[in-house]
Amino acid sequence: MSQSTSRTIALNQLGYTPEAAKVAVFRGEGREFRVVEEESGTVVFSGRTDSPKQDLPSGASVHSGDFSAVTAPGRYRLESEDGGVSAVFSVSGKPYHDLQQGLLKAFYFYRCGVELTEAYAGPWAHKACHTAEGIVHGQPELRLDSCGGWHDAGDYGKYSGPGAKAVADLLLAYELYPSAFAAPIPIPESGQGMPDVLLECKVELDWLFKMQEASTGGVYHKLTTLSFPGLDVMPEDDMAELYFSPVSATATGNVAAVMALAARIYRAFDQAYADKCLEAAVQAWGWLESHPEAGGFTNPPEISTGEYGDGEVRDERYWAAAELLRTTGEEKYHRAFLELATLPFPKYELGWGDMGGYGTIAYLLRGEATADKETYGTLKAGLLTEADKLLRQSAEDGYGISLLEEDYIWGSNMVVMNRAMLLLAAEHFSGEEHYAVCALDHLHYLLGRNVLDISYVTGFGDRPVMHPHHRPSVGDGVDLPVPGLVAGGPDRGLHDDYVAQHLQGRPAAACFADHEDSYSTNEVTIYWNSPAVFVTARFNR
Ligand code: G3I
Ligand code: 9MR
Ligand code: ZN
Repeated sequence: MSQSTSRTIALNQLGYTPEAAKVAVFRGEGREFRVVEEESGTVVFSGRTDSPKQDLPSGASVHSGDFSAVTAPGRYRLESEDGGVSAVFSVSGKPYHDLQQGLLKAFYFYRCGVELTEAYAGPWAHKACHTAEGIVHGQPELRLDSCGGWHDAGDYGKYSGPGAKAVADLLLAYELYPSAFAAPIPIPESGQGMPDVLLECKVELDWLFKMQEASTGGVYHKLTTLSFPGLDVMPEDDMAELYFSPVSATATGNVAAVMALAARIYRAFDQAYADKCLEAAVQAWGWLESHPEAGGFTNPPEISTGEYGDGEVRDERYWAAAELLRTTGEEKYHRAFLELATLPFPKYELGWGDMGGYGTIAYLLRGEATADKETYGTLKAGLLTEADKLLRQSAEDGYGISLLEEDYIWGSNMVVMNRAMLLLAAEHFSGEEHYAVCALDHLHYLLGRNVLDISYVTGFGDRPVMHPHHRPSVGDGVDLPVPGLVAGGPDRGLHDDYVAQHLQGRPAAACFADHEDSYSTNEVTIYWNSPAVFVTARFNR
């Protein structure tokens, strides 16, 4: 090994199971590489990388080295002949167990309205926040209980639609991979009659009930202050008035869907709670039916917090119809679903605004026996076609993921994890494991096999994000950021001043700054964590 080493070898910094395919991505010239046992310095494997290829999104010439032959549990690093080194990683039976626990624990850290005690939050404890009533926009005399739920992100807003996506990912993860949720996280409610993941989701569901307008069933779009507080303001010091933004069709559709989904999942543990969820879903559906023309949400002029505007409102209805059908079996939801299914909106996307994929997955999970055969067949084939496209794109990518240059947008790590989720849905419906192999490649990217050799999850991996745009992490005086948070990731649009000043001309996958000012690349959100929980759970079954 030469004296001057540089970290030009990227891999999953957490490691691999003994039987997993293990492929590192190399930059630089060295073709010969070896795997060294960390403690003893023993070379346990020598190999040669494949031929270099120019990778468009990362702007780098990359080659990959396969070391799947290393199967003995231990801690290792890779070295290449030109002085390149990798992170130290492990080969072990459960390399992603702690990661899943941490990604789930993050939701506890996002909790609003309650004190985070030292027993559960360690140095990141803080007092209860946002306990005041909120003012209903347009009705200054009306104040309602707004307490609870999870903060959305690095800001303290609480947004109904994104909250519904986050809960849906967690509930679906539990539904498909229940054995991955056996261990307590732990959280204060651990042991209270259901798995921790369901106890944690109740925090958000309980808040979502409060977001539903009692008289109409419509759901307020969000609950925020008029503008964002300063970046170092702790949640309990954010004392500005809270406002319920107007009801929106997207929030109402998403909450109808997630409440119907919750009714199904919680039924086995708590009948009364399941009934309450279903009632909320039915009320929300009623609002959708009586507002067929409702369009996308835009911020009232005096409110400048996150807009989550989304002009395509049919996919939320489609998802709601699918979940209500699956939970109740009622024909009217089937009719609504089949009608919506004929309309041209994306049916395989899982974003905070594109909910079509959730509707499709719900309809397919209900099973073929009770489905409209033609619609079922079309949706299943469509989902597999989409997954096959992701497989092809991943095979061509230097780092083995499905993102094209133009996919490195604000929150690209959500795109990475959502696509892995879709691949796992394809595995579920086809029984073909190669979709899961590709999904795992997406997880490897998130944990360090990327051109920046960074783990995008705080507190995990040997080079994790350290300075997220996350107000508690900035304001709490603790050196380390709150752990378990997924950062947004590279955004080639350079959408904030910090990256616009520092990253001009960078390739798409390198448009990321681990700086607290970069909200467009280094913020964190609940709905970037949630698909990562889903994906990780698949590999912790
Ligand atoms: O969909 C288009 C795509 O077609 C186009 O090629 C691409 C080019 O940039 O843009 C894509 O749209 C982007 C959209 O996210 C995709 O979801 C927009 O440019 C981008 O500005 C937009 O960013 C959103 C951001 O708010 C600004 O509105 C993020 O998705 C969204 O996650 C983020 O959410 C914020 C909340 O408002 C406030 N709380 C924090 C949270 C995270 O930063
Ligand atoms: O902190 C805000 C972050 O949560 C949002 O995602 C982002 C985009 O809406 O805005 C951030 O707030 C910034 C504001 O938009 C502009 N001035 C600087 C703020 C960050 O301190
Ligand atoms: Zn709060």
